[in-house]
Amino acid sequence: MRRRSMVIGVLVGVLALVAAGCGGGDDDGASASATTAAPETTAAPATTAAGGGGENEIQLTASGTAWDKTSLDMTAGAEVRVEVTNQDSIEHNFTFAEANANQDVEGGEDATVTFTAPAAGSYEFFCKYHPSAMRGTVTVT
Ligand SMILES: [Cu+2]
Repeated sequence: MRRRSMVIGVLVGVLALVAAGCGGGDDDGASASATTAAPETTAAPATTAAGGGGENEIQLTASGTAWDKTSLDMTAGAEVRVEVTNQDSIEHNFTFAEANANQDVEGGEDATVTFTAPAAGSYEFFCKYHPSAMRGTVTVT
């Protein structure tokens, strides 16, 4: 007797790929996000810097070889008008070198000097005849 053992290994791999229809998360009821376009406020450029905007007028009095004020304020680039009153009998003077202002004022008289304020900063004004006694600060902003 012949025994023929035929081992036929048949491996049938059956990979059943069951594509499970996992159709989850159907956004049928998607909340339509209303894109309300907010109208942005268009800021009008109101910075129309017309040269020499404001005019600064300063009253300055000399009395007893002294100024009645020792600090002057003005805006950079502004047209400044300084009215100097001399209540003394001697001559005085208003000098603001950085603004090219140099104005004599006879005793007992008035004088006016106009100039353009320089760039922002701290300066000095004085009477050129009495610079130690008659001086002050000019603050330009
Ligand atoms: Cu003086």
